[in-house]
Amino acid sequence: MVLTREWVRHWRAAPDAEVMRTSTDAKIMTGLEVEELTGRIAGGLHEQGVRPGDRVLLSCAPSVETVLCYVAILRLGAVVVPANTGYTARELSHVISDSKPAIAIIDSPERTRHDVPSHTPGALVSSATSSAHIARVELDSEHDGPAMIAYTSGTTGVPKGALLSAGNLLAGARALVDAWGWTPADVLIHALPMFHMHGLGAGLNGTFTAGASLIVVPRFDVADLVEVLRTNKPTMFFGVPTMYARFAEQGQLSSLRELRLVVSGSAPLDPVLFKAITEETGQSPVERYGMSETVMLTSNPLNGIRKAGSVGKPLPGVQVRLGDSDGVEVRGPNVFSGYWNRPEGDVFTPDGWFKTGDIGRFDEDGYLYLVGRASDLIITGGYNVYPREVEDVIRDLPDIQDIAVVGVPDPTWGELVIAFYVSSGQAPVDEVLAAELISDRLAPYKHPRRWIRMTELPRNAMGKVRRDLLREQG
Ligand code: MCA
Repeated sequence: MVLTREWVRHWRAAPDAEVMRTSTDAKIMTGLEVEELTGRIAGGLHEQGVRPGDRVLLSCAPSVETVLCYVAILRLGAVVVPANTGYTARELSHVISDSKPAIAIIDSPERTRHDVPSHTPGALVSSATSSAHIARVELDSEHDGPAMIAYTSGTTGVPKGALLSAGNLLAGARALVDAWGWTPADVLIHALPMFHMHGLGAGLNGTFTAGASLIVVPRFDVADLVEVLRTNKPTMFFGVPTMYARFAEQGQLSSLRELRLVVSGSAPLDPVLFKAITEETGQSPVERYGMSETVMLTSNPLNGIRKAGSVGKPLPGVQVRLGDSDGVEVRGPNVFSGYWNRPEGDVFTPDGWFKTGDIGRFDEDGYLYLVGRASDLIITGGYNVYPREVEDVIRDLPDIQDIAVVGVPDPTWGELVIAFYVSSGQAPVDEVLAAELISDRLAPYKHPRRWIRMTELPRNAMGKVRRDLLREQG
């Protein structure tokens, strides 16, 4: 597909250049090796019956093998369906029955209850490495077809899949390459999950589109990263605000000093943390704005003023305007065409702009500020949590009569998930037991961190819960 054509062009132009390494340096791969191995893995997938347009579930911890499988799926023209590795079997089941993957690449195959052939990335890579023949399949076709279905929870509480084409992903990556002056000499420390747009659409796609390289970090840990920063020569780091908060808590922000670019996204960056990063690293972090449906949309500038609290200006090729009630609306080659298996609904305006659901304002210099959300979305640790989905599960617990889940500000997590409940029981909710009861239905990051009992939930005249009042009490 158009996306991987571009990547392979870079790998062929510099076959000996490093494309990725593990943070422990255990594995280093050149352009030639990545091209050869991903071609073989794609051949292996084809032998298993995967065809262009088929979906392939990918739910794996970050590793070189995960990256190779991701690239192989795309080179074959199949559609990557990333899924959070923290999902319970129930949450995964929804993604599988909705997207109907031909095959699943998953760290723990026992997590799929479905009749989908499942393989670990390690097994796929080693059988591709040892296979004597290379399957003759068409790779990197010029076709601009569907490339990714990114599941994102909706206000209905049921995750829906944003369908992005190879062209959408390529436009999203090129915009970042342009805006951030990303060159083949850049080395990204990649410590993000490889199942969200931040780690995939910005981290991997950006690196390969720039012909650059990355260091694959299996799990975010400040001490490990400090070591990686010391022993390697990375130039860029992308993090969610919680990661910067962790660096700050451990007095390690200054270890990011040698980087040429420090980017924050997926959740609002507290201006106090912005200031600490600026002071400790000698450069202001670049705050930017993106969504699963759009890859990236706006960014603070590489050269020019980076304003705390602002997500910057539209990226090259992206148009941003404020619609009804200052709702942020966007248009561009990076913007998805709709949700998988679902009619468009009302997410597009009649003239074709995507309504992001965020509320914004522009300042006099054209910088965008996100000042609120049309929905009750909570962002915790950079993960999106939709209250409705959590409430639906908690409502089924014994004695729960009424429930509202809200996000309250927290210096480390951005927001914490808090449950306000009304119960018919004598004793308050046993938090340990409740966490256990919901643990087979909700991934851990969606779990309430505090439970607050109320005699009744505050409601407006229409009967709608006053979440604003609850947030103040949290
Ligand atoms: C975990 N803990 C929490 C939370 N999560 N406490 C409160 N709120 C939470 N959300 C607790 C655990 O119970 C545990 O407690 C302790 O914190 C450590 O948990 P652990 O799971 O080990 O945390 P971690 O692995 O260190 O995770 C922190 C993290 C992670 C690295 C910041 O959340 C992360 O990778 N976030 C990135 C998400 C992301 O990629 N978002 C992008 C999506 P105890 O120690 O007591 O057991 S959005 C996107 O893609 C758009 C397009 C965009 O614009 O980017």
